[in-house]
Amino acid sequence: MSNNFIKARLEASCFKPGQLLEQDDSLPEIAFAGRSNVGKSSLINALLNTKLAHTGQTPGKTRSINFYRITLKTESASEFRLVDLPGYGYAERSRDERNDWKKLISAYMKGRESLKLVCHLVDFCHGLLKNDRELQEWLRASEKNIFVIFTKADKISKGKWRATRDNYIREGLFSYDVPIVTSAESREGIEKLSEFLINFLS
Ligand SMILES: Nc1nc2c(ncn2[C@@H]2O[C@H](COP(=O)(O)OP(=O)(O)OP(=O)(O)O)[C@@H](O)[C@H]2O)c(=O)[nH]1
Ligand SMILES: [Mg+2]
Repeated sequence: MSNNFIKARLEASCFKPGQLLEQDDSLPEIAFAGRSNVGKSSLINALLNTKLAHTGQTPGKTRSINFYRITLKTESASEFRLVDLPGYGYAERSRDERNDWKKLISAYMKGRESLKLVCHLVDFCHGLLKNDRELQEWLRASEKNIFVIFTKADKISKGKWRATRDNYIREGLFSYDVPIVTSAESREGIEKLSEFLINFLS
């Protein structure tokens, strides 16, 4: 577990809008969104130092919205929910499945005051692709705070991190703060990310 989190448990896996957890004023939510296979579930595992989230090499691993209840070390915001969203842009899915995905995500986001931040995970090797830009537009239209987190940074040599990140920023992206560069594999950036999330919550 990151030094800042003391407890984590899977609260619910929701496959249908009717199964979604009610929002709770005392439980701020931070969601992880991004393309299929970008590393959402792996990053959650790295942050929580668990294997609670299922990960996989084939895109489309997470089909449900998974709610994790996290207890913080700090006094100010004692608990929050980390929400793992199913990935988008998995081309091999049938149209029906893609529509189900949209319905589920829309049902979750709609009127979700407790959703304080959507972390948009972007593969550090690719930057923002077309469907990432579509997601950004969609989130902006729904007036959600967006924060970009780059994933899989271990695939790029560290000497190139800053230039790569700055290049992606120059190409244009929406992010609440300067994007953080992470690797679930090498654990680089994980502590920094957990500190960012704690600061955001307080
Ligand atoms: N090299 C490297 N591989 C990673 C990293 N994070 C995830 N992966 C790999 O990327 C693949 C997808 O990871 P997941 O965490 O399942 O991705 P996801 O975004 O949750 O995917 P969906 O649930 O399909 O939306 C797996 O094979 C992981 O091992 C990383 O930091 N570095
Ligand atoms: Mg996943």
